[in-house]
Parts: sequence; C-alpha cells; structure tokens
Amino acid sequence: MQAKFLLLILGSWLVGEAATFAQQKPNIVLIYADDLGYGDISCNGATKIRTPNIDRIAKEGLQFTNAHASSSTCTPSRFSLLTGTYAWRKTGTGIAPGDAALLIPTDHITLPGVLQKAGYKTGVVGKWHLGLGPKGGPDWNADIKPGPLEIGFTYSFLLPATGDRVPCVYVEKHRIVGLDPTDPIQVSYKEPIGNDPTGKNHPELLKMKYSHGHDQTIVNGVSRIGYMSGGKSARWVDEEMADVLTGKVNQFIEASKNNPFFVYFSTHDIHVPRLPNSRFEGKSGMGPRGDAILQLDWCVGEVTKTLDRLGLTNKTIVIISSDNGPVVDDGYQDEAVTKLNGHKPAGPLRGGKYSAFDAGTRVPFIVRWPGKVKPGTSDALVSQVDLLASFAALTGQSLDKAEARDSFNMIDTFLGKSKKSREYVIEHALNGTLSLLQNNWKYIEPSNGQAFMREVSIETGYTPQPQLYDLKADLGETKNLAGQNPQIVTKLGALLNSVREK
Ligand code: NG6
Ligand code: CA
Repeated sequence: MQAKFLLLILGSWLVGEAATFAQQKPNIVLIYADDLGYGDISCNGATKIRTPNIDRIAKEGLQFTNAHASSSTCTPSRFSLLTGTYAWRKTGTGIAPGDAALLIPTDHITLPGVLQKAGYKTGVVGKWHLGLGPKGGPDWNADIKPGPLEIGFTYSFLLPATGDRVPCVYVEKHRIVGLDPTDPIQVSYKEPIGNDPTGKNHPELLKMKYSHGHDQTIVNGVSRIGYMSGGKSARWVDEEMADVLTGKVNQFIEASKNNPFFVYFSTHDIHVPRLPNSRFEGKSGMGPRGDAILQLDWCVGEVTKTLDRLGLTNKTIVIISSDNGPVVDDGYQDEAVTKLNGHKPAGPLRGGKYSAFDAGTRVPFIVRWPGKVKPGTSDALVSQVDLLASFAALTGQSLDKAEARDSFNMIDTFLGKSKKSREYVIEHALNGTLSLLQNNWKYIEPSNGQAFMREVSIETGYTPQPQLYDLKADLGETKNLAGQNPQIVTKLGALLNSVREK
C-alpha cells in the first residue's frame, strides 16, 4: 500500500517535471562543427590555441569527456544524429558525393520533425552532406527537393555537400541562391563537364594546392572533388562563408524569437578547404587549420551575443559538438602539418577522423542551459544518436519503439541531472568496422582494412584480430587486452551483434 502511494507521488512528480520542461520548450541551438577534434579547443586542454567563446559556453555549461558522434565521418554521423538510427543499418550512407539523392527517407522520424511537432521553428544552416533531391539526384536549376524542408525543417540554408565538393553554391530552401537562369549549373561526379579548368590540368591557377584528391573543377582558386559548370553568379566565396552562415543563423534566431526554435548550425569550419576570413589569417600561428578554429570560435561568440541581446540566453539550450574527429592533412597543402606546433588535435586519444580508435568519434560535447544545467563536467558515456529521443522526452512526446530505434532517452544525463552512462555506445569507422564501448571497456571488431591511412597519416585501428582496451587505465588504446580477457571479448562481441541484428 505504502509503496503504491510512494510510486504515485513519484509518478506525479515525474509528470510534473516533464510538464514543466514541456511548457518551457527551451530553444535549442546545436552548433555542429566539422572535423573538430577532442583536443582542438582550449577548454579540453589545448594550450597552443585559445577558444574563448567556446570556453565560455563550457564554463557556464556541462562539459562531457566521453561523448561520441556515431561515426568517424560526416554523412553517417549526421544521418544518425537526425534520424536516431545508425547509418550503418542503411546502405549508401557513407561519405556522400555532392550530387547524391536525399538519404533520409521523408517518412522517417527525425530530430527536427519531432521538435516541429512540438511547435518549434526548425532551421538548418550550413553543411548538409545528406544528399538532396529524388533518386538520381536533384535538378540544380529547378526546385531542389526533397531535402531538409521535407524531413522536418521549416527553414534551410545549405552547402549541399561539403566545402570541398561541387556544387559550390548555397541552397536556400528549394533554390540555389543567386543563380542566373541563363547560366544553368551542371554537376557531374563521373566525367568533366563544361570548360572550367581543373586543378589537375591547371595547377598554376590554384591559390591553395591539393595534396591528394581534390584535383577537379576549380572554384574560387581552389580545386574540388567533382565537376561543375555554369552558375558563375551563384558560386560561394570560401573566405566569406563563416560570415554568411553565422548571419543566417542570427537572422533565423531573430525571426523565431517569439517561438520556441531549434537551429542546427552546421559549420563548415574546420573542414577543408580551410580558407578563413582575412580577419583570422595568421592569427593562430598554426596556419589555416588553426585560423579556422579561431573562426569557429568567433561564430560561437556571435551566436552567443545574439542570444544575449535578445534576452534568450536562459531560455536556450546551446550544444556544441562535432561530427567526427580530427584530421590534419585532409587533401590540401594548407600548412596544417608543418605549422602544427606540437598541438594535439585529438588530445590524449588515438587515431583520428576515419578511424575506429576513439579519436574518430569521441568529440567535444558541451551543453549549456543557464539555471537548469549545473556547470561542471560529466564523464558519462553518451552518444549523439540519443538527442532525438532525449528531446522528444524533453518536449513531452513519446516515441513508438520502431521509430528512431537506436535512440535512447538520455535527457537527464544530457542535462546533468544524472551521471548515468548509456548502456553501451557503438562507433562506426570509415571501412564499416564497428566498436562497442561499455563501462571502461572498448571492443573493436576484427576487420581487414589498412592499419594506417598514409595520405592523412591516421591510424585506423583496423586489425584482423579482435581488440579490447581498458580506457580507464589506457585512454590512448595502446595495450590490446583481448588475449587476456576472452570472456569479455565474447560478451561485448555478442552484444554488438545483437544490436547489429536488432
Ligand atoms: C574524403 C576527402 C576528404 C573529405 C572527406 C569527407 C579525398 C582524397 N578526401 O574522401 O577531403 O572531404 O572525404 O569528410 O577526396 S567529411 O567530414 O565530410 O566526412
Ligand atoms: Ca566531418
């Protein structure tokens, strides 16, 4: 009897908590950097570079030390973030070419869709890299859809793929910005198109040379992946990109200030090609990669200022994270290697972008909600795939089990009310290798990929034997303990398989 009574009280308290949250409907600003490593920001221990604006958010918020993107590359991480479903369940969700069709089915539950249902205005600004248009890819000269507006966003301003992939134009809602209809755009990832020079044939025209790949159509003095012709008046200027994107985010916030809003600010920084605005040129002493980190930090500062100016700071959850770990030379001769100056982009972690080692997915993750989230640090094991279910819960929505099936409600952990870890976290590497983290253990399944990616100088963590690391004692994954702990290897391997087959 007594227990039942207690349960009732507890139940109504929980409903009350959820109701308070739901009533408040905090704004959500998700600043998702590109290729920003765990060690690339000063609040995570970087000493060769200072990121005061990101540090401010960290100081006022909760800083996670064991938070993971779902993959060590962009497209699958973003697919998982927006759908609450692991990208590796669906074929064709690896790094997407710039003319890929929309990868997220329009009937799939999505993070913006959930928030839209809760009454939010939902905007995405920046790098998309999840494909656009129907099967076969979009018609760039007409309405470009389906895209973000068909999967839950009410506003979009995009780089269709990445900074280093054509087409090098912005797409606002369904249309290319500034496109002259008499100069239509054509895009091909198969063969040269039109008469534009390529980096391969005209290296003398380049202001930044490529180191590997990236030798196709030249736009703004930089050769890219893929061929494009036309659309001259619509082509972006890389050096203006951070200003353009930040301006759009601030406009969206300003226009949505009387609603709850969600904005997914998907920065181009610090992906290649790294061509920050001249304001940042030479300022880090680390070449364009360091200067791009300063530019990213500036973007964070500008958004923060807008929230302050509009009196929205206390009503807004700000999250800062990254889609995958760091890479130094990712295909351009931008002095990133020669001017690294002892900086460790991955901090104490092994590997980097593309790899199965932890630097591939363990990324900066900061949550600020003044008055609601107690400042500090959290060592809880968390994954970005859980944001969907967690924000559904925060806004008082229940999900069907089959929807967003890999997304767990971890809202209490994200908001620092609990230190509880996720039961396990799965990491996905470039060649499809999966790893599983549970408690202090990390299991990397056997695979046959190359152990070292020479061009980018990254250890992948691929080996034909299973690997097991005790991350508590050995964060740098140096001692494979699989031989000594066969039962743990079997147990984690079986858990990984059961999730894979779910
Ligand atoms: C690779 C590109 C790299 C980067 C990456 C995607 C080459 C040689 N390398 O294929 O520069 O664009 O794809 O990065 O082309 S991500 O962050 O979008 O996943
Ligand atoms: Ca990336």
